[in-house]
Amino acid sequence: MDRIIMHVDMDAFFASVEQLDHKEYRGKPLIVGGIGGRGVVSTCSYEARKFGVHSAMPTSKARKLCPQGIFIQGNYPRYAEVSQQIFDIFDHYSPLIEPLSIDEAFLDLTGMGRLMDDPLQYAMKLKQEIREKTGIVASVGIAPNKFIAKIASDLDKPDGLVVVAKDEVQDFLDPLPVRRIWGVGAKTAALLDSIHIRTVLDLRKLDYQRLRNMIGEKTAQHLYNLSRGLDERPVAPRGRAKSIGNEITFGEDIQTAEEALEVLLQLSVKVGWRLRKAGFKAKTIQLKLRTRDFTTYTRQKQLFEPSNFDNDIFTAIKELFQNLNITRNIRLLGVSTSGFGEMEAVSLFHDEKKDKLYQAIDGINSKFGKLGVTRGSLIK
Ligand code: TTP
Ligand code: MG
Repeated sequence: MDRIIMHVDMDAFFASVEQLDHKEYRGKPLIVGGIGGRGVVSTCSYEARKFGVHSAMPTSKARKLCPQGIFIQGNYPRYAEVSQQIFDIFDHYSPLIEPLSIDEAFLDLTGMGRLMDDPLQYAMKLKQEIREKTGIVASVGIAPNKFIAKIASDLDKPDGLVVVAKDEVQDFLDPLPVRRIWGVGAKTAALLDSIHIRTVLDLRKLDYQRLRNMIGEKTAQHLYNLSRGLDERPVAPRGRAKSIGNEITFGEDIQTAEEALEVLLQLSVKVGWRLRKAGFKAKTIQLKLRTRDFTTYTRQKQLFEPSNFDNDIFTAIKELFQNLNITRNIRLLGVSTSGFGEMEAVSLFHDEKKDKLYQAIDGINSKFGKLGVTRGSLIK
């Protein structure tokens, strides 16, 4: 199956957060980083980039290039907080996310069915949600693999959105300088330049034996593949998620148990889908409920057997909800799961029939948009 990979990267991340928090920095050349004698620039606003300032440059040099700039130390905990908000949004767009740094990630959108009929629309929605919820502008690249997606997100910054279809990959790559290829540093680029290889097209036309003699088998193989847009690396979630969950804050408080259960079912189905996509089964199911006066209740329950089935999750949630016995003035509801075991660990109670059923349901959901199939009868 052809893959659909999205790379998302915030524009001038630290500087954008500062401009968000301090009106007086907006529209100005702002440089964030070490402001002492030997300090280096972490990043700078696009207004400062016009002066030639960039990341990793000594701050003393930046001061010379841009004397009118505003130089600040930065506030890392604040950037981490905004980063967390952004990654929380990513969670709603793909079950398979690989964080690359504080402000960028790959999202695998493969197999998301009708949602992916229009990847451009999907990316616009994500960009808009990030902007609305955090005030930060993101650039996005969508392509058949990680290599192309990462180049694409960078190509039209700031506020970029570049989609590269499979049959456009070669035309997209050919005119780019070889330095754009991941793994081509200054040394390799200089070597290639010495035999007049400057663009990806030049590189692609170069005889493979000659390339190999120049830079060795391993690098040659790497460049051969990437110059043809071939990159099979999977989107690999870093570490293991500690919990998977979703919550909703209501515009208007919920006032009945029926309404609350309806929402909890939707949340259970969504969380079940995410667990199955991620290949996890959860042992612990947690209900979160917040009332109008901001009192937050959490209640959890251990399942007899780890599960990723919607109805196991919902049955536990329903029990927790009924025991908590709050049915009025509900401001927020959340379902989350943790205590993950391996999917492969086939237990004594492993229910193969149910696995098949959910595979079928997930297949249908993929085809008709996420969560097209829910089982209302579960509520009763
Ligand atoms: P980048 O995404 O590389 O840079 P950016 O977001 O500032 O600008 P853009 O993506 O629009 O080109 O890095 C993300 C953050 O990481 C950046 O805001 C600051 C930090 N950073 C450093 O502290 N030092 C560095 O050398 C780099 C490259 C980034
Ligand atoms: Mg960035």
